[in-house]
Amino acid sequence: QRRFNPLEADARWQAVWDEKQTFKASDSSDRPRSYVLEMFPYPSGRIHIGHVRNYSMGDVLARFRRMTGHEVLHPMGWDAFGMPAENAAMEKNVHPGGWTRSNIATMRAQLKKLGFALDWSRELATCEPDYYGHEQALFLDMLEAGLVYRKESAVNWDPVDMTVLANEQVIDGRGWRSGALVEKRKLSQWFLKITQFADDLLGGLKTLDQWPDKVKLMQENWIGKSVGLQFRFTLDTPVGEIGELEVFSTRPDTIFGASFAAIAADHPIALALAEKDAALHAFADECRQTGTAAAEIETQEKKGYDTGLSVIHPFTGRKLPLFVANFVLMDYGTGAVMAVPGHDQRDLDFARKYMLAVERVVAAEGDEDKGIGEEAYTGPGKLVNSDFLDGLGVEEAKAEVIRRAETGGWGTGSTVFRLRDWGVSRQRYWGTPIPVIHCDDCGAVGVPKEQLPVVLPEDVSFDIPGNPLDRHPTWKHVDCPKCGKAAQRETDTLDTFADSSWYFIRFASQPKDKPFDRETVEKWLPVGQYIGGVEHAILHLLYARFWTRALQHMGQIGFAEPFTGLFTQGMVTHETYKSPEGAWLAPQDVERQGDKVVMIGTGAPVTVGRVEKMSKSKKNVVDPDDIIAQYGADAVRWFMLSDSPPERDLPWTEAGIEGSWRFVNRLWRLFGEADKAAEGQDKSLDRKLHQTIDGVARDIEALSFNKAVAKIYELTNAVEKAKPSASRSAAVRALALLVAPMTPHLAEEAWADMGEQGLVAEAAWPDVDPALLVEDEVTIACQVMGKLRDTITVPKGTAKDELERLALAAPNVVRTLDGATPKKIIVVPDRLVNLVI
Ligand code: ANZ
Ligand code: ZN
Repeated sequence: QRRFNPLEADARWQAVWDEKQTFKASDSSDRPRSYVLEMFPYPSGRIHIGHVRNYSMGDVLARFRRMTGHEVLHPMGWDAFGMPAENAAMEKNVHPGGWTRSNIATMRAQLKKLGFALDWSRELATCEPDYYGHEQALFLDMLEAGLVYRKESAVNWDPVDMTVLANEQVIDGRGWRSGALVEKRKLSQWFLKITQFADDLLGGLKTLDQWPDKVKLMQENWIGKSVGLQFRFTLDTPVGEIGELEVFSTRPDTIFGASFAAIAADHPIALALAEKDAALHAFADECRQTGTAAAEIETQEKKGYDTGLSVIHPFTGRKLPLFVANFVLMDYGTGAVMAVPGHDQRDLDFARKYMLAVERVVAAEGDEDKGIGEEAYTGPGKLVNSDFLDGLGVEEAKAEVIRRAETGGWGTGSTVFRLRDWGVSRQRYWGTPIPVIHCDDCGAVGVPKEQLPVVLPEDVSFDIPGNPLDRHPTWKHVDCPKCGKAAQRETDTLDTFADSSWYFIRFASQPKDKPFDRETVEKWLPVGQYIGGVEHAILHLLYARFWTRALQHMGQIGFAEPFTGLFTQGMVTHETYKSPEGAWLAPQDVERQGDKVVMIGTGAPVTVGRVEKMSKSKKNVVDPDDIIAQYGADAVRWFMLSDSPPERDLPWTEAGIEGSWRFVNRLWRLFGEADKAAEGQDKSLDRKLHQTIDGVARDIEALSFNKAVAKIYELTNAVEKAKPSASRSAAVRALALLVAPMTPHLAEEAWADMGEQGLVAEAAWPDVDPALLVEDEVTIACQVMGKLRDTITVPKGTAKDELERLALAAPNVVRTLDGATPKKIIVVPDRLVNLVI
């Protein structure tokens, strides 16, 4: 029996593709262009199964597009800066560069073994000067364009990793990597002005109709646009120079329900008061300890400190007590709020705790006289207990209060964004050096472009925590480019999200002397299809959208959105196993015995746990290398694409991969049966084939790979069952083309074996005969007394009396009638025949 030998065939075809540069993308081609991109990996050491799934999907689309006449750009590179390399340096005493480059070599070899149709000539690694030097040039452009600034600011300080973290790297008050409690520190930091594009980043989401809604919603929430009123309360007693308190509210309509005001612990008024009030000082310190993530603010216990001061209500003239409260953030709005307990849950929790007034000012019909319980009312309704606003709807009332505040000169309608500028300074070695020189006389001076790249020094040590660039004996000592005086290099490096914010542009065009060539970039970009993990739904995608806009703003490119199509794939999961002692066990340490699972060797019973994302900590991982060695690349790729819809999780199972392996061999046997001399037509197989060609093409374009796979299974079944004919041989040949995007090595092997010329990778997708797509046969239900007894297949539009005759002759109808003559025969053309006896 014919058996496919993947280990031999995989390597052979990979060498052919390499040698012929089959997947090299041409900038000058006049075919329609297609840019297919998967999120580039961090070179952590080895490829994991999530990469395999991600890249298998992109590869199917890339190969399919090539077969349909596109010039395809499908590149690969390495997001190579970042902390794990420094951690490795500290733990294993290796250089971050050496560690990273050897990981890249390993992972490149692993990817090559999977036979991805990648243009390796464009490979890049962000840790090399020929990449980050150009990033430095772009940074300088942004500096010149006013999109970069330096600011003393409170930062999240990770005391374990000894670095500043972006807000989004702080999860529940802890560093995202170290898990250490984050502290606040003041440092001079570089910022990129992403807020300048806040409204535009929000508006742009509306144009992204090929993005998942959930990702757009996450971005929308992250940008967080709020429209409302900013206004000033007068303080009953000034605090030093400060006589007024500015607040921001999205619900100015509820102003008559305000029963107190609250400020953040870092608000200037709080800071001034704390100087003379030790108890307040202590309270403010306590507030600074806790995180500032929205979810945390919602759930943490509300705490406040009564300042003893009051603010004057602008309409009623009444005094409202002023608190310092832990639920008010300093860096949102004005860092101060008017609190309306009836209609804001945080305010209500606080008011109940400190026994402050709670009044309803908005009511749904019939609820006008109802009090407020433990739940703030945030729904629609009419204003009550609100003087001149009574009877107005919420929106009308908002407008009226804003109008009066503006005429009265004590407030203005305003818009506030949750989005903050992007702090990019990191006190780390393994990142892009920020190309700036600090001079006592000239301040922060950009490194002249002809001196780029500012290259990282190689001779650094990691034996003590902190930034090795800072303590390097010579690296930072340079002369000021402006005045020539002795000066110092900036020793901070860029957040690695900067590196991934433009790599897709550099893939398209890689001149030596500049970051990119505009004309070439615009041939390829925007990226038509971007594929990656949903964990990047906010930060990476937002920063890349910002960076692209910044380039557009500076006149360097002509488009704003980098990725027109986005797809976020699900994870690969696996059962988890635990020993009797409760230790996690790896899949290769356990085996099934009947319906039990036991430890290999000892036979001890194993507890089978939940199916979860593969992770090292739970040991439920399978190593791509092992399974490729066992089954070959194609079976692995095929499994990655079958079974689950690509956006859902895919449970890895032994049975699943074995099923894929069996299918690869079934195809291989079938490919041996493409007998060119076979004669005769099989109309129904022709139809099945053309419907499959059409359907698989649509499914691949829609990234519904599992559906494409299912259709190929069906066609394979049909071909296997069909009698030899010219149609069957044609179907076998076409099948090799249909599976080429998914199982390319098998397809090449079959193609050559069938005596076809050239590579499958370069062959055209088979044509569809539209005439064969329409069903011209129908199945008629044959019923006796309304019960289905048999079916007949007839040409569409068969006449009534012919249907009658055929139904009466159907074997199961004859048996049921048992000689009886029907009293009545009801015929619905193309549908059914019902015999009444
Ligand atoms: C009065 C009010 C009444 C409010 C009401 C809400 C409901 P979003 O929609 O998220 O933008 N706020 C303003 N600045 C704040 C800060 N620095 N820290 C904490 N809370 C702050 O939220 C805007 C609302 O959050 C504002 O509207 C303000 O409370 C509060 F029934 O003002 B509101
Ligand atoms: Zn100078």
